[in-house]
Parts: sequence; structure tokens; C-alpha cells
Amino acid sequence: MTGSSFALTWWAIFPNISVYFCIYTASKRNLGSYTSPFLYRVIWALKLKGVPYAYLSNKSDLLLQYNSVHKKIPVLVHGGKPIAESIVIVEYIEETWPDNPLLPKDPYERARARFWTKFGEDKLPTFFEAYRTVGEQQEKAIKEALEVFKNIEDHGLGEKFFGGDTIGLADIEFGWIAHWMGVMEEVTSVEILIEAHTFPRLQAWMKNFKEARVIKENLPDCDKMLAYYKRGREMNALKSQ
Ligand SMILES: N[C@@H](CCC(=O)N[C@@H](CS)C(=O)NCC(=O)O)C(=O)O
Repeated sequence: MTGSSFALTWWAIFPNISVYFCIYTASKRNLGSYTSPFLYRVIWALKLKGVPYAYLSNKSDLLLQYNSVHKKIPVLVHGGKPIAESIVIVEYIEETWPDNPLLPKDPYERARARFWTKFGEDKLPTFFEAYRTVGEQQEKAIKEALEVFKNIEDHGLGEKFFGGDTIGLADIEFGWIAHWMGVMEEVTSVEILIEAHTFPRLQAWMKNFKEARVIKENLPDCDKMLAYYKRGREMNALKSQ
């Protein structure tokens, strides 16, 4: 089935909606995708724009075709055409539905937002390392993670959010810090502390972000996340025995 005939099938079910998500991969493993911070970036962008969408929770192999390079979620299917990579998807959403902009008009401010978004993407592996490794490797990763926070604190954040008063691309990029980091720390017993006295602006940003209505109403449940990540760690530990 081609992308467009696949979308036609879904149009029959949701006639007014042309935006879909893939939340499973063709491996037919439920990846606990409902907790994925990458997926939530896309949800936040669509909700901030007021674009209606539907989930494809279909485990069909067809979904694999939509992200055959990385085989990862999220994938956004719009008008039968698939787009992968959460930040690429958010930029696509911004260009397709320009109301309630996620990027400033001014070219310099746009470049600035993109700089911090890229910075966040580039630094993600540092955080994965901090949570996954032990000993010296972990200490190094935690030190680097704290440097990331210092840069955000000193150079990234604006009045309320990265670009001023409203949530934009860079806030969406770093959104995981506000909600996922605490859960990761509880599961792994690793602490990359964002203490109020060390990073007061970052603390305030986390609060502002989580309290924004669209974000508050679209966050995965912490207990479900804890259960999911704990199970994942236990399974990984069993595998490595
Ligand atoms: N850079 C990707 C990362 C997406 C990603 O890592 N997705 C995970 C779920 S959180 C996934 O689908 N993993 C499947 C796998 O690794 O098999 C993005 O921003 O969309």
C-alpha cells in the first residue's frame, strides 16, 4: 500500500483529520512510546497550534516504511506523506500552520532559537551517558550535563521562555528536562541537580513550562513513566547477566 492509500484508509475513520502519528514500530514491540519525550514535542507543537490529529496505534509493518532509516517514533503523516525526526516535524508543523508561531519573525531571533535547539539536540547523548554509565564515565557525563545547564542559565533563557514570553522551538526541544529528568533521576538514582540556588533561571523556566496550559494538559503520567522506565532497566539488567 502506498503512503497515500494508507492515509486514505485513515481518512475513512477520521474524515476531518489529515495528521497522524505512528506510536509503534514495525518491530511490534510496544516501546512505551506514550512516554517518549520526542513524541511529546510533536504533541505540544500540534496542540499549541490547535491542529487536530489522530494516533496511529496500529502495529502494522507499514509504519516501518514511514521511518525506514531510523525505525523510530515519532513519525508524522500529513496528507499521506511521512515526516520523521521530532525537531524536523516541529519545524514542518511551524511552516505548515503558521498561526501561534513557534519561531520569531526576526531572522536573528530565529537563528538564536535554532542555535539553542541544535545545542539541545547535540547535548542529548551527554544526558543518556549520565544515566546509563557508571564510575568515571558517569562523573564526566554529569559534569558535562551541569555545563549544559550553566550555558542555558547564563546565555539561553529569555524573560520567561527561551525566546521571551511564549513557548517556542527551543522550549519544546528542552521540554524533557522539565518533566522527564526527575523520573530518570528516580529510576537511575543519578542526580544531576538543578538546584534553585545554582540555576534559578532554569528552575523558573521548568516551572513556567510545566505550568503552561497546553503543556500541563499534555504530559505523560509520572507513575506510568516510573513503572515503564523501571521495567526497562530491569529487563536490560537481566539481558546483560
Ligand atoms: N532523534 C529522534 C529520536 C526518536 C527516538 O529515539 N525514538 C525512540 C522512542 S523514545 C524509538 O522509537 N526507539 C525505537 C528503537 O530504538 O527501536 C527524534 O527526535 O525523533
